[in-house]
Amino acid sequence: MRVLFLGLDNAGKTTILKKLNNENISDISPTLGFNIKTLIRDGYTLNIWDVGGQRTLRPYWRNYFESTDAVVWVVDSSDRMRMEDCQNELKGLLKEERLAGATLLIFANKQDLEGSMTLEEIRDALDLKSIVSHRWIVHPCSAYTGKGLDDGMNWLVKEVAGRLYWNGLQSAETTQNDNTLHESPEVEVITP
Ligand SMILES: Nc1nc2c(ncn2[C@@H]2O[C@H](COP(=O)(O)OP(=O)(O)O)[C@@H](O)[C@H]2O)c(=O)[nH]1
Ligand SMILES: [Mg+2]
Repeated sequence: MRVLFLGLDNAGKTTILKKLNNENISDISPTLGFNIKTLIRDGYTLNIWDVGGQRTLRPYWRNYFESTDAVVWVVDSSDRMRMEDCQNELKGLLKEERLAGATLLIFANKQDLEGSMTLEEIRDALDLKSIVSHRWIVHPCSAYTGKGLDDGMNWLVKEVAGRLYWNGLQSAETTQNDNTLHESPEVEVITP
């Protein structure tokens, strides 16, 4: 599975990935290019691209879109000042044609910080309810404590695995019997 970690700079993308990989999270510097990490979850290999989110680096995000199965959008829940910026970047991202089939996990990170926005506040501030183009979920978490990370990632892997499974079935059947499958109602249901 090819997974893209995106979000504004300082959201905690790199810290989350290190935590998921049981690495030391005490010494992390801003990501200027990108990191690649491979995680194994539920028997699937996740190739994760962690791309720098500074304003000057955002135009380069598009270089990573091809063949992406899932986007993990990481939000700094304590950064109230930049929620609008965050919403605009996310909405722009979801318009990208090459990400049309990708599953979206939004991590409301830094929940350990006092005064951080709640799940409901994040949902409103980012206008998540308006997202109908993608399968999505918003999940509270803390990269520091690790709380919520596994739940979010498990949902993501299940979602993507389900889609890959049905697509695999579809292409296998297509090779056997090309004409009938396109009319099949199952195919209608799984096409996003
Ligand atoms: N309190 C708190 N700080 C966090 C958390 N996750 C990341 N940070 C801090 O936020 C800053 C940015 O983290 P980083 O992983 O570099 O963000 P990135 O730019 O999205 O990759 C660092 O100082 C981290 O230590 C979290 O869950 N809680
Ligand atoms: Mg980083």
